[in-house]
Amino acid sequence: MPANLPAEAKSKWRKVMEAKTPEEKLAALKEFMSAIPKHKGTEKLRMQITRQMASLRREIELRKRKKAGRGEQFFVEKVGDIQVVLLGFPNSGKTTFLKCITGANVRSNLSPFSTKKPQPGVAIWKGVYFQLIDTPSIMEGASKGAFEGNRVLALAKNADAILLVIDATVDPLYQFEILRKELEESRISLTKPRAIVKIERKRHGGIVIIGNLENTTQQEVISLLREYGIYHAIVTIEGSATLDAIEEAIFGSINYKPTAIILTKVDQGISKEICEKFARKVHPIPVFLFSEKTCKSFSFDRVAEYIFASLDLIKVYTRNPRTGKVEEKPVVVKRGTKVIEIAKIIHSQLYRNFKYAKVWSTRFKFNPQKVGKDFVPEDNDIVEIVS
Ligand SMILES: Nc1nc2c(ncn2[C@@H]2O[C@H](COP(=O)(O)OP(=O)(O)OP(=O)(O)O)[C@@H](O)[C@H]2O)c(=O)[nH]1
Ligand SMILES: [Mg+2]
Repeated sequence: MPANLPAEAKSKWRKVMEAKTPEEKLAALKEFMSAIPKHKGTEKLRMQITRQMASLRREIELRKRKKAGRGEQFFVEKVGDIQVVLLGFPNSGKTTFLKCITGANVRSNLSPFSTKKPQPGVAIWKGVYFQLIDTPSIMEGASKGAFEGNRVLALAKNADAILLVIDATVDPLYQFEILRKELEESRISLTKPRAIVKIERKRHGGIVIIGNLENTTQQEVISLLREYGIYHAIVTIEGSATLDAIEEAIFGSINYKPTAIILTKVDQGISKEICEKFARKVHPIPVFLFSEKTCKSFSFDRVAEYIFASLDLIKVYTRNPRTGKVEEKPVVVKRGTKVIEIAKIIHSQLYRNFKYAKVWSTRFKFNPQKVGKDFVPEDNDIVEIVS
């Protein structure tokens, strides 16, 4: 349902965008909130602004604490190709899963909330490095800061993908619904939305729209953005966006994170029927069954394959022109990446002195093929850069 904001609210939103400090922004958001009419169409927006204000208050508070020397490091820098965050209720088995899959030196415990800080571990699939991050538990209210859940959700926002670790023995569907709700409230979508809209504000150049619009026109989008005081911006649309989707994105874009579920403790008398029923309810999110007892036989490969495919990545193996050796560890890039960009990732010299590339691929009749800089490799291709 569209928000249909009055002109007064739109002009107050401009003040929000012009705010320089968190304190100014918080004050401007309060003003904006007071100008939003209360009806069904603005419910989502009001909730979102409330959250934004809560997060600003926390930011201000955290900065004060840091100044006083009490700040704590929560952020985990990405190491490897794909960062996956484990999220779940207390005692759901996150730490046990991390330990089993990555061999990380972490302790699982019967008492809830035993994990206090994020802990990373590494799992390797076909040479692709997955950095899994165990996190403190979250519960209802996390997005509003309950049990510091907002900090855990911030980790999810920063990660490439999510694994929801759900205990099969205590109402798994309830856990799933709460986790989904808290993530949604943090602007994280577990399934691919019809459109991903990003509005990047610029200083000049007018409004440029890249991508497809649905039931609206470029002119309507430009008028809407102007009403919110946005005169210069690049609007990028993945999929096709309605005017509502554009308006939503003005208040912050939605982050899609490929997600799978690890259903734990299935060794505790959980029938196959219960698991299947749960999987049907959470469809299309895939469910992988886990039991600590048979942990060594758990196939992380299937999880890895799903995440990798959902992120639309490919593995490209590089061949050394001098030795003819193909590297075991592939270069991981977005599908559609050109061979010249891969050269840049390997070495800046290869990029600068690029002459051509030789590519081996199962889809070619004859191997290798000589290609130019704009050639786009596919998954599992072998590439040799000639410079
Ligand atoms: N039977 C059984 N027990 C499990 C399984 N997975 C975890 N557990 C047990 O459940 C308890 C909690 O496991 P943790 O891995 O510490 O759970 P957590 O989600 O990290 O919990 P907190 O960090 O404390 O919130 C431990 O006693 C584990 O041994 C499982 O698949 N089967
Ligand atoms: Mg834990």
